[in-house]
Amino acid sequence: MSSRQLTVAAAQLGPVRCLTTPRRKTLDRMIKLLEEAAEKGVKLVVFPELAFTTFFPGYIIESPEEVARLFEPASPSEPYAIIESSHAKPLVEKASELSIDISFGYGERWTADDGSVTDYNTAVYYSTSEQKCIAKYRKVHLPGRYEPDPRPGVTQQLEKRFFTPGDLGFQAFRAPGLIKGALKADYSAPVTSGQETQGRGDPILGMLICNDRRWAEGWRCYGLQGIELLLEGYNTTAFAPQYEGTNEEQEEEALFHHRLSCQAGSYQNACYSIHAAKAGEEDHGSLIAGSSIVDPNGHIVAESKTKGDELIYATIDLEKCRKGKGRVFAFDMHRRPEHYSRLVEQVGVREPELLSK
Ligand code: CDV
Repeated sequence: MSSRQLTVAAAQLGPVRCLTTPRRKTLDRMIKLLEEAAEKGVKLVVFPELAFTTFFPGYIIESPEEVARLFEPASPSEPYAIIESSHAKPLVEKASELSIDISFGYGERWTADDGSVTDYNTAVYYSTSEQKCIAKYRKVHLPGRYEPDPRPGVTQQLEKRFFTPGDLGFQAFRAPGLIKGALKADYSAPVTSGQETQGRGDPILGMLICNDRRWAEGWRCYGLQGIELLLEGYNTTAFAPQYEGTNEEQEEEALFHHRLSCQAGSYQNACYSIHAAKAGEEDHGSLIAGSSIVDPNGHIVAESKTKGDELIYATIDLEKCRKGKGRVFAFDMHRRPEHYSRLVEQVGVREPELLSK
Protein backbone atom coordinates (compact mmCIF):
# COMPACT_ATOMS: atom_id res chain seq x y z
CA MET A 1 0.00 0.00 0.00
CA SER A 2 1.31 3.43 -0.94
CA SER A 3 1.99 5.86 1.88
CA ARG A 4 0.60 8.70 -0.26
CA GLN A 5 -3.05 7.91 0.31
CA LEU A 6 -5.54 10.41 1.61
CA THR A 7 -9.30 10.82 1.76
CA VAL A 8 -10.65 13.96 0.11
CA ALA A 9 -14.12 15.36 -0.56
CA ALA A 10 -16.19 17.83 -2.52
CA ALA A 11 -18.91 19.49 -0.46
CA GLN A 12 -21.63 20.17 -2.99
CA LEU A 13 -24.10 22.85 -1.92
CA GLY A 14 -27.67 22.93 -3.07
CA PRO A 15 -29.02 26.34 -4.01
CA VAL A 16 -28.51 29.47 -1.97
CA ARG A 17 -31.78 30.83 -3.19
CA CYS A 18 -31.55 34.63 -3.29
CA LEU A 19 -29.49 37.72 -2.52
CA THR A 20 -31.05 38.08 0.92
CA THR A 21 -30.47 34.50 2.11
CA PRO A 22 -28.68 34.94 5.48
CA ARG A 23 -25.07 33.80 5.20
CA ARG A 24 -25.27 32.11 8.58
CA LYS A 25 -27.85 29.75 7.09
CA THR A 26 -25.45 28.72 4.33
CA LEU A 27 -22.55 28.54 6.76
CA ASP A 28 -24.48 26.09 8.94
CA ARG A 29 -25.05 23.87 5.91
CA MET A 30 -21.33 23.95 5.13
CA ILE A 31 -20.43 23.09 8.71
CA LYS A 32 -22.81 20.14 8.62
CA LEU A 33 -21.05 18.81 5.51
CA LEU A 34 -17.70 19.29 7.25
CA GLU A 35 -18.92 17.25 10.22
CA GLU A 36 -20.03 14.52 7.87
CA ALA A 37 -16.58 14.64 6.25
CA ALA A 38 -14.94 14.12 9.64
CA GLU A 39 -17.03 10.99 10.20
CA LYS A 40 -15.74 9.62 6.89
CA GLY A 41 -12.09 10.29 7.74
CA VAL A 42 -11.76 13.06 5.14
CA LYS A 43 -8.65 15.27 5.39
CA LEU A 44 -9.46 17.88 2.74
CA VAL A 45 -12.83 19.36 1.69
CA VAL A 46 -13.45 21.60 -1.32
CA PHE A 47 -16.44 23.96 -1.27
CA PRO A 48 -17.96 25.74 -4.31
CA GLU A 49 -17.20 29.04 -6.00
CA LEU A 50 -18.87 32.01 -4.18
CA ALA A 51 -19.91 29.46 -1.59
CA PHE A 52 -21.53 31.69 1.02
CA THR A 53 -23.89 33.61 -1.26
CA THR A 54 -26.21 33.01 -4.14
CA PHE A 55 -24.45 33.25 -7.54
CA PHE A 56 -24.82 37.04 -7.54
CA PRO A 57 -23.36 37.65 -11.06
CA GLY A 58 -26.72 36.30 -12.21
CA TYR A 59 -28.36 39.51 -10.97
CA ILE A 60 -28.39 43.11 -12.17
CA ILE A 61 -27.57 45.05 -9.00
CA GLU A 62 -27.47 48.84 -9.33
CA SER A 63 -26.76 49.84 -5.73
CA PRO A 64 -23.02 49.97 -4.84
CA GLU A 65 -23.92 49.39 -1.20
CA GLU A 66 -25.77 46.23 -2.07
CA VAL A 67 -22.81 45.02 -4.18
CA ALA A 68 -20.39 45.80 -1.33
CA ARG A 69 -22.39 43.57 1.03
CA LEU A 70 -21.63 40.58 -1.22
CA PHE A 71 -17.85 40.99 -0.92
CA GLU A 72 -15.33 40.29 1.84
CA PRO A 73 -12.70 42.97 2.46
CA ALA A 74 -8.97 42.26 2.18
CA SER A 75 -5.80 44.34 1.92
CA PRO A 76 -2.01 43.90 1.79
CA SER A 77 -1.85 43.93 5.60
CA GLU A 78 -4.72 41.42 5.89
CA PRO A 79 -4.80 39.36 2.69
CA TYR A 80 -6.72 36.55 4.40
CA ALA A 81 -9.14 38.71 6.41
CA ILE A 82 -11.89 36.37 5.21
CA ILE A 83 -11.07 33.79 7.86
CA GLU A 84 -11.64 36.34 10.62
CA SER A 85 -14.94 37.46 9.09
CA SER A 86 -18.09 36.34 10.86
CA HIS A 87 -19.20 35.07 7.43
CA ALA A 88 -16.48 32.37 7.38
CA LYS A 89 -14.90 32.13 10.83
CA PRO A 90 -17.26 29.46 12.23
CA LEU A 91 -16.40 27.22 9.25
CA VAL A 92 -12.67 27.75 9.69
CA GLU A 93 -12.92 27.07 13.43
CA LYS A 94 -14.83 23.87 12.75
CA ALA A 95 -12.22 22.80 10.19
CA SER A 96 -9.47 23.38 12.77
CA GLU A 97 -11.37 21.45 15.43
CA LEU A 98 -11.83 18.51 13.04
CA SER A 99 -8.32 18.75 11.52
CA ILE A 100 -9.66 19.06 8.00
CA ASP A 101 -8.09 21.36 5.41
CA ILE A 102 -10.64 23.39 3.44
CA SER A 103 -10.79 25.41 0.25
CA PHE A 104 -13.71 27.72 -0.50
CA GLY A 105 -14.69 30.51 -2.87
CA TYR A 106 -15.96 34.04 -2.10
CA GLY A 107 -16.12 37.55 -3.52
CA GLU A 108 -12.99 39.43 -2.45
CA ARG A 109 -12.86 43.26 -2.29
CA TRP A 110 -9.18 44.19 -2.32
CA THR A 111 -8.11 47.64 -1.14
CA ALA A 112 -4.51 48.31 -2.17
CA ASP A 113 -2.13 50.55 -0.25
CA ASP A 114 -2.89 53.41 -2.67
CA GLY A 115 -6.59 53.12 -1.77
CA SER A 116 -7.68 51.62 -5.11
CA VAL A 117 -10.38 48.95 -4.83
CA THR A 118 -10.58 45.80 -6.99
CA ASP A 119 -13.12 43.01 -6.78
CA TYR A 120 -12.08 39.42 -7.48
CA ASN A 121 -13.73 36.02 -7.62
CA THR A 122 -11.41 34.27 -5.17
CA ALA A 123 -10.69 30.94 -3.47
CA VAL A 124 -8.40 30.30 -0.51
CA TYR A 125 -6.84 27.21 0.98
CA TYR A 126 -6.84 26.92 4.77
CA SER A 127 -4.36 24.46 6.25
CA THR A 128 -5.28 23.12 9.67
CA SER A 129 -1.76 21.95 10.41
CA GLU A 130 -0.52 25.52 9.80
CA GLN A 131 -3.64 27.12 11.32
CA LYS A 132 -3.69 29.68 8.51
CA CYS A 133 -4.45 30.20 4.84
CA ILE A 134 -1.48 29.10 2.78
CA ALA A 135 -2.76 29.91 -0.72
CA LYS A 136 -5.08 32.21 -2.59
CA TYR A 137 -6.30 32.00 -6.19
CA ARG A 138 -8.22 34.66 -8.12
CA LYS A 139 -10.32 33.50 -11.07
CA VAL A 140 -8.57 34.28 -14.34
CA HIS A 141 -11.14 33.37 -16.99
CA LEU A 142 -14.26 35.44 -16.29
CA PRO A 143 -17.19 34.37 -18.45
CA GLY A 144 -20.27 36.35 -19.41
CA ARG A 145 -20.54 40.04 -20.15
CA TYR A 146 -20.18 43.51 -18.65
CA GLU A 147 -23.43 45.01 -19.91
CA PRO A 148 -26.58 43.07 -19.03
CA ASP A 149 -28.31 41.25 -21.86
CA PRO A 150 -31.25 43.61 -22.60
CA ARG A 151 -33.63 40.88 -23.75
CA PRO A 152 -36.46 40.33 -21.26
CA GLY A 153 -36.49 37.07 -19.33
CA VAL A 154 -32.95 35.93 -20.16
CA THR A 155 -30.53 34.45 -17.62
CA GLN A 156 -27.78 37.00 -16.95
CA GLN A 157 -24.09 36.12 -16.55
CA LEU A 158 -22.34 39.33 -15.45
CA GLU A 159 -19.02 38.20 -14.06
CA LYS A 160 -17.15 40.71 -16.24
CA ARG A 161 -19.18 43.44 -14.50
CA PHE A 162 -18.69 42.20 -10.95
CA PHE A 163 -15.04 41.11 -11.07
CA THR A 164 -11.59 41.93 -12.43
CA PRO A 165 -9.62 38.99 -13.89
CA GLY A 166 -7.32 37.42 -11.31
CA ASP A 167 -3.76 38.73 -11.01
CA LEU A 168 -2.11 35.85 -9.16
CA GLY A 169 -1.64 33.45 -12.07
CA PHE A 170 -1.62 29.70 -11.48
CA GLN A 171 0.68 29.22 -8.51
CA ALA A 172 0.92 25.65 -7.20
CA PHE A 173 1.68 25.11 -3.52
CA ARG A 174 2.44 22.27 -1.15
CA ALA A 175 -0.05 21.45 1.60
CA PRO A 176 1.64 20.20 4.79
CA GLY A 177 0.17 17.69 7.21
CA LEU A 178 -1.79 15.62 4.70
CA ILE A 179 0.76 12.89 4.01
CA LYS A 180 2.83 11.29 6.78
CA GLY A 181 6.55 11.02 6.10
CA ALA A 182 6.53 13.51 3.21
CA LEU A 183 10.03 14.51 2.16
CA LYS A 184 11.05 17.94 3.47
CA ALA A 185 13.56 20.50 2.22
CA ASP A 186 16.15 19.44 4.80
CA TYR A 187 16.28 16.04 3.12
CA SER A 188 19.90 14.97 3.46
CA ALA A 189 20.52 12.11 0.98
CA PRO A 190 22.62 13.07 -2.05
CA VAL A 191 20.56 14.61 -4.81
CA THR A 192 21.87 13.96 -8.29
CA SER A 193 19.22 14.90 -10.83
CA GLY A 194 16.54 16.52 -8.69
CA GLN A 195 14.09 13.95 -10.02
CA GLU A 196 14.46 11.52 -7.12
CA THR A 197 12.49 13.90 -4.88
CA GLN A 198 9.58 14.15 -7.32
CA GLY A 199 6.36 12.69 -5.95
CA ARG A 200 7.80 12.34 -2.44
CA GLY A 201 7.21 15.72 -0.83
CA ASP A 202 4.04 17.20 0.62
CA PRO A 203 1.22 17.07 -1.96
CA ILE A 204 1.34 19.68 -4.71
CA LEU A 205 -2.00 21.47 -5.05
CA GLY A 206 -3.49 24.19 -7.21
CA MET A 207 -6.87 25.94 -7.49
CA LEU A 208 -9.11 26.91 -10.38
CA ILE A 209 -12.55 28.51 -10.25
CA CYS A 210 -15.41 27.36 -12.45
CA ASN A 211 -14.89 28.60 -16.03
CA ASP A 212 -11.10 28.18 -15.61
CA ARG A 213 -11.55 24.41 -15.75
CA ARG A 214 -12.46 24.68 -19.44
CA TRP A 215 -9.10 26.24 -20.34
CA ALA A 216 -6.19 23.90 -20.96
CA GLU A 217 -3.74 26.76 -20.38
CA GLY A 218 -4.38 26.98 -16.62
CA TRP A 219 -4.21 23.23 -16.13
CA ARG A 220 -0.91 23.07 -17.99
CA CYS A 221 0.59 25.89 -15.91
CA TYR A 222 -0.15 23.72 -12.91
CA GLY A 223 0.98 20.56 -14.72
CA LEU A 224 4.37 22.20 -15.24
CA GLN A 225 4.67 22.59 -11.47
CA GLY A 226 4.02 18.89 -10.90
CA ILE A 227 0.48 19.28 -9.59
CA GLU A 228 -0.98 16.20 -7.92
CA LEU A 229 -4.37 17.52 -6.82
CA LEU A 230 -6.39 20.31 -8.40
CA LEU A 231 -9.26 21.94 -6.48
CA GLU A 232 -12.15 23.67 -8.21
CA GLY A 233 -15.52 25.07 -7.20
CA TYR A 234 -18.21 26.11 -9.67
CA ASN A 235 -21.66 27.60 -10.37
CA THR A 236 -22.49 26.43 -13.87
CA THR A 237 -25.70 27.37 -15.63
CA ALA A 238 -27.78 24.28 -16.38
CA PHE A 239 -30.02 25.95 -18.96
CA ALA A 240 -31.10 29.41 -20.00
CA PRO A 241 -34.14 30.52 -22.01
CA GLN A 242 -31.98 32.35 -24.59
CA TYR A 243 -30.08 29.19 -25.59
CA GLU A 244 -31.23 26.49 -27.98
CA GLY A 245 -32.55 23.12 -26.85
CA THR A 246 -34.96 22.00 -24.17
CA ASN A 247 -33.95 22.51 -20.57
CA GLU A 248 -33.12 18.81 -20.30
CA GLU A 249 -30.97 18.83 -23.44
CA GLN A 250 -29.08 21.93 -22.32
CA GLU A 251 -28.43 20.53 -18.87
CA GLU A 252 -27.19 17.22 -20.26
CA GLU A 253 -24.82 19.08 -22.58
CA ALA A 254 -23.58 21.34 -19.74
CA LEU A 255 -22.82 18.28 -17.62
CA PHE A 256 -21.07 16.62 -20.55
CA HIS A 257 -18.79 19.64 -21.09
CA HIS A 258 -18.11 19.86 -17.36
CA ARG A 259 -17.06 16.22 -17.17
CA LEU A 260 -15.09 16.43 -20.41
CA SER A 261 -13.06 19.41 -19.13
CA CYS A 262 -12.35 17.91 -15.71
CA GLN A 263 -11.48 14.46 -17.03
CA ALA A 264 -9.25 15.80 -19.82
CA GLY A 265 -7.46 18.24 -17.51
CA SER A 266 -6.72 15.55 -14.94
CA TYR A 267 -5.56 13.03 -17.52
CA GLN A 268 -3.37 15.43 -19.52
CA ASN A 269 -1.64 16.67 -16.38
CA ALA A 270 -1.60 13.32 -14.56
CA CYS A 271 -3.27 14.65 -11.44
CA TYR A 272 -6.34 14.09 -9.31
CA SER A 273 -8.96 16.80 -9.26
CA ILE A 274 -11.87 17.67 -6.98
CA HIS A 275 -14.85 19.63 -8.34
CA ALA A 276 -17.51 21.10 -6.04
CA ALA A 277 -20.78 22.49 -7.41
CA LYS A 278 -23.33 24.90 -6.14
CA ALA A 279 -26.35 23.25 -7.73
CA GLY A 280 -30.08 23.51 -8.23
CA GLU A 281 -32.56 26.33 -8.64
CA GLU A 282 -31.42 29.73 -7.45
CA ASP A 283 -33.63 32.75 -8.18
CA HIS A 284 -31.42 33.96 -11.08
CA GLY A 285 -31.42 30.55 -12.82
CA SER A 286 -30.63 26.87 -12.64
CA LEU A 287 -27.21 25.33 -11.87
CA ILE A 288 -25.83 21.89 -12.75
CA ALA A 289 -24.66 19.44 -10.08
CA GLY A 290 -22.04 16.82 -11.09
CA SER A 291 -19.57 17.40 -8.25
CA SER A 292 -16.80 14.89 -8.75
CA ILE A 293 -13.40 13.50 -7.94
CA VAL A 294 -11.33 12.55 -11.00
CA ASP A 295 -8.23 10.36 -11.04
CA PRO A 296 -5.00 10.91 -13.05
CA ASN A 297 -6.24 8.55 -15.77
CA GLY A 298 -9.27 10.79 -16.27
CA HIS A 299 -11.76 8.45 -14.61
CA ILE A 300 -14.46 9.82 -12.32
CA VAL A 301 -14.05 8.01 -9.00
CA ALA A 302 -16.91 9.74 -7.16
CA GLU A 303 -19.79 11.88 -8.36
CA SER A 304 -22.79 13.52 -6.71
CA LYS A 305 -26.22 11.99 -7.16
CA THR A 306 -28.39 14.93 -6.14
CA LYS A 307 -28.71 18.67 -6.70
CA GLY A 308 -28.70 19.37 -2.99
CA ASP A 309 -26.16 19.51 -0.17
CA GLU A 310 -24.11 16.37 -0.63
CA LEU A 311 -20.66 15.23 0.41
CA ILE A 312 -18.82 13.07 -2.10
CA TYR A 313 -15.53 11.57 -1.06
CA ALA A 314 -12.86 9.11 -2.11
CA THR A 315 -9.56 7.79 -0.86
CA ILE A 316 -7.00 8.73 -3.45
CA ASP A 317 -3.42 7.58 -3.89
CA LEU A 318 -1.11 10.33 -5.10
CA GLU A 319 1.41 7.68 -6.11
CA LYS A 320 -0.93 7.01 -9.06
CA CYS A 321 0.06 10.38 -10.55
CA ARG A 322 3.53 9.01 -11.23
CA LYS A 323 2.52 6.81 -14.16
CA GLY A 324 1.31 9.63 -16.42
CA LYS A 325 4.01 12.02 -15.19
CA GLY A 326 6.70 9.49 -16.01
CA ARG A 327 5.38 8.20 -19.31
CA VAL A 328 2.90 9.78 -21.72
CA PHE A 329 3.02 13.16 -19.97
CA ALA A 330 6.71 13.19 -18.99
CA PHE A 331 6.92 16.86 -19.96
CA ASP A 332 10.70 17.09 -19.86
CA MET A 333 10.95 14.33 -22.47
CA HIS A 334 8.12 15.17 -24.82
CA ARG A 335 7.11 18.84 -24.74
CA ARG A 336 8.19 21.09 -27.63
CA PRO A 337 7.85 24.66 -26.30
CA GLU A 338 9.67 26.06 -29.35
CA HIS A 339 6.36 25.48 -31.18
CA TYR A 340 4.07 26.96 -28.52
CA SER A 341 4.85 30.70 -28.76
CA ARG A 342 1.46 31.37 -30.35
CA LEU A 343 -0.12 30.34 -27.04
CA VAL A 344 1.26 33.36 -25.23
CA GLU A 345 1.60 35.84 -28.08
CA GLN A 346 -1.94 35.62 -29.42
CA VAL A 347 -5.35 35.93 -27.75
CA GLY A 348 -8.07 35.62 -30.41
CA VAL A 349 -8.20 33.48 -33.52
CA ARG A 350 -6.20 34.41 -36.63
CA GLU A 351 -7.27 32.15 -39.47
CA PRO A 352 -4.96 31.35 -42.40
CA GLU A 353 -5.41 33.55 -45.48
CA LEU A 354 -8.39 32.69 -47.68
CA LEU A 355 -7.47 30.54 -50.65
CA SER A 356 -7.57 32.04 -54.14
CA LYS A 357 -10.14 30.77 -56.62
N1 CDV B 1 -19.37 30.64 -12.93
C1 CDV B 1 -18.90 30.30 -14.15
O1 CDV B 1 -17.74 30.50 -14.46
N2 CDV B 1 -19.81 29.75 -15.00
C2 CDV B 1 -19.46 29.39 -16.35
C3 CDV B 1 -20.66 29.39 -17.27
C4 CDV B 1 -21.21 30.75 -17.42
C5 CDV B 1 -20.31 28.85 -18.64
C6 CDV B 1 -18.82 28.03 -16.41
O2 CDV B 1 -17.80 27.91 -17.11
O3 CDV B 1 -19.33 27.07 -15.85
